[in-house]
Amino acid sequence: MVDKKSPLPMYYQIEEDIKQRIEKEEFRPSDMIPSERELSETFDVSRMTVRQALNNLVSEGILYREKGRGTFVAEKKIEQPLQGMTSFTEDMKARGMEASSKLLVFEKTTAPFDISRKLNVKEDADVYKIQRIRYADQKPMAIETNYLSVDMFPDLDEQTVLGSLYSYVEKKKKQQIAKASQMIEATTADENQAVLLDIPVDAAILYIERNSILSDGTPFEVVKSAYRADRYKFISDIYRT
Ligand code: 16G
Repeated sequence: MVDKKSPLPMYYQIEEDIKQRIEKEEFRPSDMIPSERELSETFDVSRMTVRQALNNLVSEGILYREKGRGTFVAEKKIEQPLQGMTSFTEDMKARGMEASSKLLVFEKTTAPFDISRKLNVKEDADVYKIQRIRYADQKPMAIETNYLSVDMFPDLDEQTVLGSLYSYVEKKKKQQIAKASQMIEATTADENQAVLLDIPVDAAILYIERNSILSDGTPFEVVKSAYRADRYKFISDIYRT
């Protein structure tokens, strides 16, 4: 119910009410929420007020609209801290979700120029190109394309990369992963990415490039990935020094 005497704007109270109902799982992901007309009757406010509340929830990514169908509850976004260098498998485990992968490409190829420079290998050196769709609880989250030096990891195989690459590097190869430089950029899904990630063509994507380094300073992977922007948000604490 909205409190018309409250100093809080009515649209804000409606937003909070809908958020709470999602939190309590009265409304679950992909449920259709009541229409503007129904909500305006329930809350006893104008449709304009309801529309303002819904618009705000849509721009926050909490709800989404489908033309001619209605307004639906979105899947909750994964909050990924920007500090800390974790693997996909670890990230999902920490959230109580199950990580899995589908292997699209596993090949040895001559390093593309930019990759050879970033991996610090000769221009004609062999690298693995590994492309995986990464799933959380069976739902596609990202397409990751990793490049690693064949010389450095001669025994790497398909079975291993269906599991965790970082666990292979650390546990099997006994190498210490130290740091990475990372870049995040906004793009949109092309037809291929849309199919693989189960999102509409032109949906928002977070394109991430990571260059990862071992503790002895050797670069060991270059990763180019496309993350679903409707399922991921990146968070960090920042300090004014
Ligand atoms: C993360 C990393 C990726 C790394 C992968 C290893 C990004 C944004 N994230 O997804 O670089 O290769 O973890 O995960 O690039 P794994 O150990 O589960 O294979």
